[in-house]
Amino acid sequence: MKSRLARYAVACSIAAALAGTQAQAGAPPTPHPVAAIQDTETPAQRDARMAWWREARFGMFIHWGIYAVPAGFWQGKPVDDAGEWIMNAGKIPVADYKKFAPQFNPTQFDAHTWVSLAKAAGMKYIVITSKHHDGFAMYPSKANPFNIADATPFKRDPLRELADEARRQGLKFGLYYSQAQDWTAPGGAAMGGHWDKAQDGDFAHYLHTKAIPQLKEILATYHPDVLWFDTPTAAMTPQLSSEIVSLLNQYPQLIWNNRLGGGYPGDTETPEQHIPPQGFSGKDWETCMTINDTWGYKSNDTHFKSTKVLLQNLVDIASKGGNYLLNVGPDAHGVIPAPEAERLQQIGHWLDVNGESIYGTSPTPFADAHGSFSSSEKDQDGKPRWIPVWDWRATSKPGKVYVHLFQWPSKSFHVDDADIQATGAYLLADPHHTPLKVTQHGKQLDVQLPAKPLDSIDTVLVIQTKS
Ligand code: FHN
Repeated sequence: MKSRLARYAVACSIAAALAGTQAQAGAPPTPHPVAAIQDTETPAQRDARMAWWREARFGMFIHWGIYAVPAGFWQGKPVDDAGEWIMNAGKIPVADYKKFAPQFNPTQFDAHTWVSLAKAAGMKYIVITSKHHDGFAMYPSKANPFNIADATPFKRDPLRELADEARRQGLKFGLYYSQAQDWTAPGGAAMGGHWDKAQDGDFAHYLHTKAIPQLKEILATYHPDVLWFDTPTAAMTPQLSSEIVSLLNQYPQLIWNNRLGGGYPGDTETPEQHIPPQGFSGKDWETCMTINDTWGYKSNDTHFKSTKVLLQNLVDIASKGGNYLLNVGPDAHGVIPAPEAERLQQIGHWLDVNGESIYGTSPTPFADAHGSFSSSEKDQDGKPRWIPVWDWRATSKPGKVYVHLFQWPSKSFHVDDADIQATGAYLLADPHHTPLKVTQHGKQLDVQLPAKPLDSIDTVLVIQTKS
């Protein structure tokens, strides 16, 4: 099972690389050759910089590149890994992989359609791949000719079009950049090692002649609100990473994640494909996740999560104080697959009514665990796997607790350890906000409910509280 192994390798290497970036309790912090903005700003400055991101809660990740051309198939056979990993998993020689570029002509790409979909889904920001591990730049790069303007018949700049359209529609715009792995540039890192002599070279030379110049380009050209690094690998030493940090420091409002490397924690924790049982208390965090089983488009991956699962994930994450960066993988024509778009639209319909219970909320005020650790199954870090129970979750704002009821209780919503003082209750989707009967004895709280839920996935019960 190549795909499992590949993903396991990725998870392990990320965990190893991140281990150095997340200050261990009691351990001295990693000395940084260059201090990052994060090290020097006051808590108030940080709060101001992170404010829009914390309010947002829901973003669109887009993995789009020339890997959409093979779409999961190499030499007529399916390659059992994520679509954007096809070059590595299929051990495709550099010269052969580069031949996908002249076949990439996504004439149906329409920034307005994509951004409108993100907006209709209730997403507040977009993060798109400017260069993934294959080394192909999705914008006209002067620093390296393996890019959309020089190597494809598609003479447009999708990042420019998306950045402009996102801002026109009021969304923030972020860029993903694979700084360490680059499978087509000599010296670029490759998880599992190089498989083609054309990949061999000096990593620092690659970083100085391609990655850093391209990072300069994308920062200066698109002024992204977020820079999303990935798979740092051990090659990203503190010294090399600090050269990138010096650049990032020139953009004091920029938000960047914890995957740069070199001991830099960045701004956000980035659990991938899972929701941490307790979130990351006191930290900004964002779960990134695929809708099916691939980030980049694969024509044979139809394993789409249901709207119910995706929506419950969004709520679960919000109840723990995190953001949900949900991925779409557009095809080689420039179209976001219909099953992905449908699910996003359905989530958006729910958010149209219930968005107040997600955006800008704080975590649950209740102590309920909503799950347990498995005694037999392990997670990607080898720790007991968290098995969630999908009964209900809660989010909060001053004066209100939002109880998300995934399973409709027969008569009333009841908790034994409510550290709140309830003053009233109603259902958020009820246009009249008809008052519901609330009974509270100490920490025991009971809210009487109507016989049927108002939403088949998540009916939100609002409990008004003394702030
Ligand atoms: O290897 C990549 C993968 O292709 C994808 O980009 C994800 C998104 O978080 N990040 C890496 C694996 O951690």
